Amino acid sequence: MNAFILTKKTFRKVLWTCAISVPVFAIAQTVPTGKTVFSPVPVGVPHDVAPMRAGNSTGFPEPLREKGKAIETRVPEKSDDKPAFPGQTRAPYEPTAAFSVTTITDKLKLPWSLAFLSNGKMLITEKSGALRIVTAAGVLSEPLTGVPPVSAIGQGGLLDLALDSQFATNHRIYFTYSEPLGETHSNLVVARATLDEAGGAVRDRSVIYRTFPPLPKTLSSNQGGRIAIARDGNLFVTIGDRSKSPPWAIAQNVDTPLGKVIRITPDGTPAPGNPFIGKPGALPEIWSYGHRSEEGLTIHPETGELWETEHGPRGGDELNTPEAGKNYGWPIIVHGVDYPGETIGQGITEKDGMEQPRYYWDPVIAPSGLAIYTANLFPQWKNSVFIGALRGQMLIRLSLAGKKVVGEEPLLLDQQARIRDVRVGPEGAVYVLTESGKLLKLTPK
Ligand SMILES: [Ca+2]
Repeated sequence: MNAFILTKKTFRKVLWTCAISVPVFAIAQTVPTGKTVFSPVPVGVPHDVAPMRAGNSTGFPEPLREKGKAIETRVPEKSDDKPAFPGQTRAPYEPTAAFSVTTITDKLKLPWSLAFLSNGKMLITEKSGALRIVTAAGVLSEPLTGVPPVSAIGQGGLLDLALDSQFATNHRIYFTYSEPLGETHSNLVVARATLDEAGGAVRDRSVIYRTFPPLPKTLSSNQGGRIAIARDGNLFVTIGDRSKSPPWAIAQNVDTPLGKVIRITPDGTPAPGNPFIGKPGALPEIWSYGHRSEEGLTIHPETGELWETEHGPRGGDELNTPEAGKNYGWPIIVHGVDYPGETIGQGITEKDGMEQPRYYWDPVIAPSGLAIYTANLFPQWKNSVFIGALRGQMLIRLSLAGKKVVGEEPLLLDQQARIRDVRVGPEGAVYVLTESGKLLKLTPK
C-alpha cells in the first residue's frame, strides 16, 4: 500500500490530486511516532448497524417513567462499566411540563438542521442536498439555487447550517456538507454564502474550511458536521473520525482534523487564541480532541459555554462541555464496547489527562441535535438540555444543576420517530426535526 506521512502541508498541497492518487481503501491510523499515516482499511461491522433488542416495534423497551428511577432499564453493554461519579448516567426520571405538539409540516425529506429567519420562517437542510425555506404555516419553498452537489451517502450529505452573528445585516449563512471528490472520495467542508431569500438562492458561496485527507465515500459514518456560532462570531465545528469498526486512534492525533472540534473565524482561518497555535505538528484550528462522532453542538445562551453530544461506541454516547486543548478520550477511554462486541483498547473508562463526559448513555440513544433551554415560555424547562435521539426515538430532556445532570425525561415517545435536530425558537417554543420528515413545534398546553 502507498503509505505516506500525513501532514497539513502535504494535504493542502495535494488536496485535489489525492482524490485520485490515494488508494480507495485507505484510512489513517496512528503509528508510535504519533504521526498519522495511511494504511489499508480494516474490515468490520459498520457501527451504525448495531443489533436491535427485543421489545416494542422500535426494538427498544419503553423507557420507564417512574419518578425518581432511571428511564433506562436495560443492562449496560459492558457489564463491568461503572460511572466515574454519581449521576454520570441514568439520572432519575423527572416529569415536568405538559405541552402540545403542532406538526408544521411532514413533507421534508431527511431534514438535518434548521435556523430561524424573520417572520416565523425557517431555513432547513435536507441531507440529500436541498436547502429550503419553510413558513410558520408549513409552506415549503422549492430547493434554493446555488447549493453545491453533495455526497449524500450514509451519514454524509448536506448537514448543519448556522446564521452569522450579524445575519440581520449581512444575510450570511454557514453550512457543512460532504464534498464529492472525483468518483470515489469525499470530504466534510464548511461553506459560507449569502442568503437571497426573495430570490430563492444562496449566492457568493465559498468553501472556507476543508477537512483532510480525502477519504473514500464509503467511509460514510462518524461525520460530525455540527456548527455552533460563538458569541464572538467565530465558528465551532465538529469533525467526526470517519471510523468503522474496529476504531482507529486518529482522534488522538492533533495533526489531523478528524475526531476534533475546531474553532475557526468566519473566513475559515484558525481563530485567535486557539490552544494549539504555535505548537509544532499540531493544527492551529483544533479546539478539542479525542472525539468520535459529534452530532450535537450548541452554545449555552447564558454562559457562552460550548456543549456537545457525540455518538460513542455501543454503550458510550456522551454529553460533553469541550474546553480549549482538552482530550475527550476517544478511543482510549470509552464506555461500552465496539459494535461487533469486542472490547475497545484496554477497555478502560478513566485516564489522567482525559476528560470525563458530563453524562453518558449505555445502551446508546444516538444523540443528534442539542439545545439548551433558557427561554420563558416553559418556566419548568428553564436550564434544561434537549437532545434528539435517533436510535432512541425520543426527545430527551435533561435537568441541570450547574453542569451536573440531575434528571432525565423522555418526550415525544408517541411519535416513534428518529429525532435529528432540536432547537429553541425565538419565542421560546421547542422545534424538532424528525428523520421521517416532520417539523414539530412544542408549546405549553
Ligand atoms: Ca469521551
